[in-house]
Amino acid sequence: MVELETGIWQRTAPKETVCGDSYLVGEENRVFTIAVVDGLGHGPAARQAADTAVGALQNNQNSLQRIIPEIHRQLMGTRGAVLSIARFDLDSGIIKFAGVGNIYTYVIFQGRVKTLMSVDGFLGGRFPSIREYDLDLEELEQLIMVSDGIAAIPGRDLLKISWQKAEDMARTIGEKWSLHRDDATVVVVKKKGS
Ligand SMILES: [Mn+2]
Repeated sequence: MVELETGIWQRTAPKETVCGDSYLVGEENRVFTIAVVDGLGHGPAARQAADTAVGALQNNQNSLQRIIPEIHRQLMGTRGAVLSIARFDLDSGIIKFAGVGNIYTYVIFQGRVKTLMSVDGFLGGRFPSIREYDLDLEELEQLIMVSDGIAAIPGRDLLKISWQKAEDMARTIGEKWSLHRDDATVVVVKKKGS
C-alpha cells in the first residue's frame, strides 16, 4: 500500500508579521491533497486571500476543474492569489495536478526531475483556462511545490537531496533557495521507501 510522507517549510517576508502564503496538506477517504497558495502582495491582505482559497479547498471533493473556478469566485473582492493543487488518489494511483500563476511544482519520476506547468494568471482576477494533468503515482518518487519566494532549483540539486526525509528536504530547500524578499513556502511529498 502506498504511503506518503510530507514536509513543510515556511518563512514570512522581511518586515511582515503575517505570511502572505498559505498551504494545505490533508487526507480524506484515501485522497491526499496538497496545495500552495500565494496571496498577491504581502502581509495580512495577502494572507486573507490565501486563506480564503485554502478554506474553499478544504473538505471539497469536487474535481480540480470545478474547484478552481469556485476558488476564483470566492477570491473576487480580495487581493487575489496564485495556487497549485495536487491530489493523490491512493486507491486509483492517479495524481491530478492543476496550477494557476507562479507556484512551482517539481516532480521526481524514476530518478528524473520534471516541472509541472501552471497556466498564467491569478484567481480573483481575470479567469484563466484550467489545464489539469494526470500523473502516475506508481512512478512518482517526490513532488515538491514552492511559492515564488523560492528561487528556481536546478534538477541536479534536487536529485542530490532527494534521499532526505520529506521534512529535511523541505528545510534544505527553504534554507538554500529562499529569496529573503518574499514570503516563501515549500511542501514536499515523498512516497515512503523512495
Ligand atoms: Mn510571492
